[in-house]
Amino acid sequence: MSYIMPLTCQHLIKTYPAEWQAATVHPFLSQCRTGQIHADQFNTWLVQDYLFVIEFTRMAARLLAAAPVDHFDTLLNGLHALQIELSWFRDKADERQLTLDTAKQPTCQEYCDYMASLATTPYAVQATAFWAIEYAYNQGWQLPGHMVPPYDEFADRWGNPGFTEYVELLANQANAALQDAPEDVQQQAEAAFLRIARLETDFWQMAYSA
Ligand code: HMH
Repeated sequence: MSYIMPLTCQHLIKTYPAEWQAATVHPFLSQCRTGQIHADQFNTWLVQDYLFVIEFTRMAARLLAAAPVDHFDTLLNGLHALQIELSWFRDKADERQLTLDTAKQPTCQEYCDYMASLATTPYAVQATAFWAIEYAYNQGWQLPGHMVPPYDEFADRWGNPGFTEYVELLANQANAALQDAPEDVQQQAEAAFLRIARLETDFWQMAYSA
């Protein structure tokens, strides 16, 4: 089945500007730009995000398993980038003498449980969710503008042009899947986008409140 106006990632961003703004613009990020963020806040984010990325990597593996072959290249590149990212997180935690053997905070746990729950949803829903999660960080770390050290390294990880290009490829793949998806699946993808926007907002607030 195909539809005259299938849902697209661009349409979601245009339809829900307030939700997306809350997901990507937060005092946590503007205070990384100025250097005013406190060590406790930043370190809480760092440890909790490492725990998040472990579960996000599992989501990426499930996405690959559900994907058409012509989507493999982008997703395999993404998985490789996640391997490097997890090891980078361990290095950053070592530098700051943080233990990663820490319990997930409730918001991080909720987000991880939500990603796990997407396992049984159609590929179009998983692909839209995966794009939204990556795009949230691509925008969030990029929008404030140049950050002072040591936060510039973090901004560059998700704001660099190569990552931006990767997120565009993820949007193209999600759009292709949505184009062939029945309306109830498109509705599930829209709901996933909104849930992720909310969880992203909560994740910044979790770290900021530390
Ligand atoms: C909370 N959202 C969160 N953490 C991340 N590392 C990303 C998105 C992007 O991978």
